[in-house]
Amino acid sequence: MERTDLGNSRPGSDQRRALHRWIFAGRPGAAALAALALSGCAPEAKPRSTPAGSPAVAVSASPPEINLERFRSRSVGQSFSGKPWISHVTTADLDRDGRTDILACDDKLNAVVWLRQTAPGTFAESTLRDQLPAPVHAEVVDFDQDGDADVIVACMGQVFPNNDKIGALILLENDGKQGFSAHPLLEQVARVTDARAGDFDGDGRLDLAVAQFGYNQGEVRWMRNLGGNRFESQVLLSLPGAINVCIADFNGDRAPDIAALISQNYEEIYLFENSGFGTFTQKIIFGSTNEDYGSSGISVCDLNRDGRPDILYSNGDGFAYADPGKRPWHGVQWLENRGQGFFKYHRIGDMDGAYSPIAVDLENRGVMDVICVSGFNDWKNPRAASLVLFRNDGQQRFTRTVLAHQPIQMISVAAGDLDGSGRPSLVTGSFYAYPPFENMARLTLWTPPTP
Ligand SMILES: [Ca+2]
Ligand SMILES: [Ca+2]
Ligand SMILES: [Ca+2]
Ligand SMILES: [Ca+2]
Repeated sequence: MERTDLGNSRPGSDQRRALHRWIFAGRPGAAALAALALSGCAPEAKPRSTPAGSPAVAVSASPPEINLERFRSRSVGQSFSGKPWISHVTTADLDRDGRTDILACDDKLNAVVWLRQTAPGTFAESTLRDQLPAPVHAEVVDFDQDGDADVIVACMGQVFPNNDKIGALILLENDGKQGFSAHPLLEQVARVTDARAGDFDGDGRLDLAVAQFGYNQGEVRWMRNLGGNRFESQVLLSLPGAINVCIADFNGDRAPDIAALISQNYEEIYLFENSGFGTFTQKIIFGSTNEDYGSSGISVCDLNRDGRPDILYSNGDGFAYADPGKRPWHGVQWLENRGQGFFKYHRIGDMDGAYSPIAVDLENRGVMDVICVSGFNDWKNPRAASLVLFRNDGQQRFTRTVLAHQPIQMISVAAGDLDGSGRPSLVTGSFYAYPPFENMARLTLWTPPTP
């Protein structure tokens, strides 16, 4: 696409701001040009960005509902000193003992850690693998299909801006007893932010979709699995700023497709529709006209439970200015899958610094609610929200409730049965790159109160 050439021709379009903009999974938005939605997705009009240094536009809003009793929170995992850098948390029963565990990417330790649930609500932390170069996403999947859970780790090499080929993709192969050997699948490439597994060519072997932020140069690729940890890479898109790839059969033809979020020179979501043989047709299904929209993450869920996978999407990146923080257009939205590759945009709600949108049926009522954490907010204000619930009335109308004001600066959240109650709990990870360095935590467990 010509867009590709344009994107690559304006590297680091604002170096000063770029210095303040960094880069991990769930990363920044910045100098996007007007990139309007195609293929039936109709985003709301967004304000143009506020020039750096200008006061933020005030928006009127009714006082938020607050419920600090919805979850009980406590730290889990090892104690920390200094400023924690947790870039990603996920839940999975890694050892398949029937209890859901927690995995986290710790960029101070350069490790993926495993918090094994040893008894209901009790966790023991161990290092799954260290000496990983800035891990920012851990995907649990039985990649070699031998009956145990492997982990695919996306590594940026360095979470702060860098255009060097320092990214890596590492497969941690489970020996069946939770001993993991590391196999580099990619090395010395533009910084890797996300990787997911799917069989794109239908040969029975799991392939990979990979997001690479890079900095001035990045890409989205897929890697055909040839067996024996050998792969053949094919570039799907050459643009910097890819922060997430998600896999689902979006167009309903039974072949897994790929959605990718781009957040550097553009703020766009791409759909790569799979022929079923590993050839892809791309189109843009969302684009913001606001060059500082602040795209921070996507996830897949069937939000309206019509059988078609939808896309949850947050914009809340706050690193684009010398004054990192909230912006009035930050929030959460979803792209409703209307079938055959068409999507319809819906705003869910405003939320300063929104990151890591997930859908979870919090009340076991067969309705998907939405949870988000805030990475960037007015943290000097003790009432700034750090964890927010958008409760779904069952018709995809959402009511916002603030669940917590601290810890602050959380950028990743995952849900699962983390207390043996059968009800969803949450786990969050915090990443402190900017002051204030107070109300800090590393990993926080949020469990529903005992009935
Ligand atoms: Ca387990
Ligand atoms: Ca395959
Ligand atoms: Ca498909
Ligand atoms: Ca749906």
